[in-house]
Amino acid sequence: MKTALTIAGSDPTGGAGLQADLRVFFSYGLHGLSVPSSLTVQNTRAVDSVEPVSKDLFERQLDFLLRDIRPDALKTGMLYSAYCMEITAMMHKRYSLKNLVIDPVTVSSSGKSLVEDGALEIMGRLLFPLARVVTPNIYEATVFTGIAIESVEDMESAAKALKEMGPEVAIVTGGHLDEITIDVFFDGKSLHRLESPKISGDYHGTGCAFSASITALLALGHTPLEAIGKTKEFMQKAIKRAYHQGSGMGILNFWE
Ligand code: PXL
Repeated sequence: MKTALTIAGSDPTGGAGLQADLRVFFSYGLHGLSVPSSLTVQNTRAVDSVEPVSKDLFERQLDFLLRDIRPDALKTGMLYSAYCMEITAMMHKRYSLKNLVIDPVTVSSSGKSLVEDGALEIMGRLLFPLARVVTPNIYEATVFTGIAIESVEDMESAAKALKEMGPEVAIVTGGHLDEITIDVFFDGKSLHRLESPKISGDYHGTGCAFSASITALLALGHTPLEAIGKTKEFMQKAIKRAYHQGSGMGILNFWE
């Protein structure tokens, strides 16, 4: 069976974080592996607090797992600590991993910071050059490139600047133009604008699910461009079928 690994934060609601990633992997028929970088205290209304996993425990979880199983693809979500970024980069090299997708998580939908001060510079410097795909949203793309994004052309400039930071492919997600949502894909040669209808609503974990779907499709042997096309269809369905389990944000539904 093909396997995909998520290195991310735990979200007890299952709407985001490693629990959402595992739901996505399973829906593609993959075996899901998971190493938590941090545990959050949260419900569907808000993230209350974040507790990082210790450096030693994080490193031992990853090393012991990878000694035994090499995933076909892996993603990082909320890494939180600078040491989780350094250790992930070290393990990527030690075990010659492939198909790394980086979702450079910075804040929760409810506004809580999900990264330690100063750690984003380390993510950009150590992890971006190892990545097959990076998937920032507009806000995150601005944080990494310093480009204020107000148009699709700005998204394209940001995708080019992100590509310069070393990944094989940069995807900037979540641009809006009237009733259309636009994602921009850049692989160093061709730029693509991928459009889909905007569906209004307040959902949790869309960035996690988007990057997990790209990861799953890379594990299954698709190219990054094929993966983004299929992922947009996957996300449309998941949003249309989303349900409300608590009193806050909706939870995406990946089942047929
Ligand atoms: O959606 C970003 C995100 C990622 N990972 C975890 C989260 C969240 C948002 O709340 O809790 C664990």
